[in-house]
Amino acid sequence: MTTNRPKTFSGVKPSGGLHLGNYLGAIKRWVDDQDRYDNVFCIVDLHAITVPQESAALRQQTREVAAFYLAAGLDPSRTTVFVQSHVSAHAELGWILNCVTPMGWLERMTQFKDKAAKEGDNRERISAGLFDYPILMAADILLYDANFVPVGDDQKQHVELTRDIAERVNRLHGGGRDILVVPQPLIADTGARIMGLADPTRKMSKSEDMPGQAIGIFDDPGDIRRAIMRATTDSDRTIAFDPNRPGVNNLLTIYQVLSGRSRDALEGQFAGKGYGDLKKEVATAVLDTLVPIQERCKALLAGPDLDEILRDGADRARQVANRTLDRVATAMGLR
Ligand code: ATP
Ligand code: LTN
Repeated sequence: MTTNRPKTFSGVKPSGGLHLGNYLGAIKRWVDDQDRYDNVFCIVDLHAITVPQESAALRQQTREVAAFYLAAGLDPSRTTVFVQSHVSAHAELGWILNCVTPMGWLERMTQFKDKAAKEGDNRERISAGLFDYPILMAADILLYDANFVPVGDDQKQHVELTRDIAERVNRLHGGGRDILVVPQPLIADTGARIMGLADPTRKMSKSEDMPGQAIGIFDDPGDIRRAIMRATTDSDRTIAFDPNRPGVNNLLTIYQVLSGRSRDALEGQFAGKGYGDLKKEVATAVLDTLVPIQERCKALLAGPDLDEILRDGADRARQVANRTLDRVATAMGLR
């Protein structure tokens, strides 16, 4: 289904459980903007295996992320939803782009530096795939001629690298024509970096093991409420958006994205109230959103439709992706 709308592409890794940051920073925005773009959204399992995954867990998490996309509101009759490894063009274009991209560009990527630093001196635990990760991400985006890539703030550098790679391919192999579309990151003004609840100076993350830090999308509602009620705040008494008070700022940000109300309206609503009132409202807003999604997810995971939707999505994605792959391969003398 092709329209004149601009194209978007994005994806989430099926590694560990999804968390509220993934929803507010990425998936909710895909759903909210679904009618403005031609959309392709992927479950990026080949990215997940850049760190060790247990096979049964990977299979289960891949289906859970897919179910979550649909339960959150992506409509497969308008939006292509598929699993990355089902479309082999991702790995093929990834290889080609490997051969076009200078090592130095990858060495600058902060996500790799952070993840590698976590392994300390144990270089055996850092796969070549983890280093190469941004190239596969560039292949994902470029295969679908995406104009926009809606992501959280932490992925901006990877989308910028994708732009550089596309421009380099066009320059070196385009023969005066653009063979790849140069995409732009689409990063929300609010909610692009949801922080942890226990330590609000660090981003909410899947690979986070500190208790109470992340709200898992599939967590029990009682646990979610407790984690929010225990969120770290400060000793100030006013409730205001203030980057120097990361705990309160984060709770207000979560509430702002979920309620769609302005900062002024929220500060007015909580004038003279305490942190307990704010936390109760945030917990209610989070649960009002997540619980119905959790129920729809359960139904999708138990029924036959999900696998059918993913098969159909991969068929549609494959057609587009193979055309782009052919275009690049031909330009490089591989056809
Ligand atoms: P990890 O921390 O293990 O790398 P992750 O939590 O960042 O994983 P991804 O699959 O890498 O999860 O991210 C999926 C999408 O969610 C991306 O667009 C990413 O930018 C966004 N995202 C991740 N964490 C947050 C967050 N704390 N706030 C807002 N958006 C986020
Ligand atoms: N690297 C991203 C996941 C990802 C992605 C993509 C996002 C893989 N391919 C293409 C947008 C477009 C992450 O870690 N969140």
